[in-house]
Amino acid sequence: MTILITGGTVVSATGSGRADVLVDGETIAAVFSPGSAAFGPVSADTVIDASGKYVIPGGVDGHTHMEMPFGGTQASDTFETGTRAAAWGGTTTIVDFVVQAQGQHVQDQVALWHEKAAGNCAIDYAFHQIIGDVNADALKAMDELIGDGITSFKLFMAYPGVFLSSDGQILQAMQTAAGNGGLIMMHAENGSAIDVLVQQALERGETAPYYHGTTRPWQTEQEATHRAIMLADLAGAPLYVVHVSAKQALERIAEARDAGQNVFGETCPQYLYLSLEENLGAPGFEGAKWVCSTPLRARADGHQDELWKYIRTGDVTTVSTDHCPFCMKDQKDMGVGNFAKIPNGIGSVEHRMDLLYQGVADGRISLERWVDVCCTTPARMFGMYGQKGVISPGADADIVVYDPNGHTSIGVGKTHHMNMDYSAWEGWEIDGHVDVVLSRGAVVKDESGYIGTKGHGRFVRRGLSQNLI
Ligand code: DUC
Ligand code: ZN
Ligand code: ZN
Repeated sequence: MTILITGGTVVSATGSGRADVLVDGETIAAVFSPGSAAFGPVSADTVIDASGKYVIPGGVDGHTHMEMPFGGTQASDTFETGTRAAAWGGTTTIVDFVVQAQGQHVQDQVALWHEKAAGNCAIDYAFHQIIGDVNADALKAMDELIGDGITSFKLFMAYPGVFLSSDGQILQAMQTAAGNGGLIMMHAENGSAIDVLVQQALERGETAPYYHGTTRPWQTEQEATHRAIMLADLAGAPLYVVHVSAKQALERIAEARDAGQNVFGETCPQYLYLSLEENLGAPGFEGAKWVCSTPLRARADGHQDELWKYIRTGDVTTVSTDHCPFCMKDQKDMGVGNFAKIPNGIGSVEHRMDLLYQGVADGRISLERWVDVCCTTPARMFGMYGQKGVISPGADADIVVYDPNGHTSIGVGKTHHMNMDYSAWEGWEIDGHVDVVLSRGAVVKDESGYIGTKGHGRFVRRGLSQNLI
């Protein structure tokens, strides 16, 4: 089965130009100038007309939590519903987190995550490993997992009693990663300080969702980010700081990068667009829709604009979603009268490509930087580049035809296929549209809608990071 995508502008992380793309089976066979004499007329079983449109690598979302047990409940998207929504939005690979909480065995959890995902995904998937209990068994598992294609390990400086690691444990895990080539990912918030602030706020009667934000102030993020950078330097391990929302944390990351340290920052669409005042501070219990950690930050303090700037400078390396959806009914509403009981998370896996394209349309980032932070660098960061994140012969035929003259209205009943009873992006209008999505050569979404199949998605065994400096 061959597919020819013709007439479009192929956009990569480094440039754009008119080119046709020939897909043969699951991979890209050729990328060539239209009408090139060397090729002669090219025929294919199916022709997709991409005239006036961008042809980009499928999105790589390096941070999702499908069916994650968390906060006394479970993230509401399964691997089936979440990857289907991702396909709708032009994401063709996710990297989800296997969870080892305190008292659990890493390898048991890996087996469980494989069971959850296998046969259910619409698009390809890979795993990171959360190490919530750093002990001898877990450190040994870190070495074993490298060979199994799970090459990155998330540690937590927040959530005492559940996931938090002490500084000594963090150092040990970082030393292990320094030895085996793995990548340490860090949830950088000072959880002990936050717990004190939460308790004090509740005692003052500050129970609304807004106080989720005020009890996780930027100092708790910057301090933890700084500590993680210092420990990584000590261990000689690369460090990828996840879901950065505070501009002050990014200042530390930029400084470390300027000093030549292997430190990387990830942010998410919610931190680029949404805010403490407008969203967490919405009337009544509405703000619960946007309770996530790290929290949304004050627009008055300029975090959002600074984050866009750091995307341009390269200090924000990737934009992922931290997709961790919960419904308002029976999930978020567990925290009515006590914001600390609201399950933390926002669902965006369907909208990341569109929301970041809006940054292009608004003149905040270039077309190439859009592809870079959403597709190519996540693939490089997490050891999949060549197979994923690029339109080039031999790569998996994960391709999106994106229409810059199209339009997307986000909201329940409009564009919303995630398993959530609300949209964190209700009413957002995007000056672009995901027209066609190919996953390993199969059209999984076209103008008629989703036409993929459950179980098409395969596990991607990742190599070591290809993005270290
Ligand atoms: N933050 C969230 O908002 N949800 C899941 C875990 C996390 O760190
Ligand atoms: Zn986290
Ligand atoms: Zn997360």
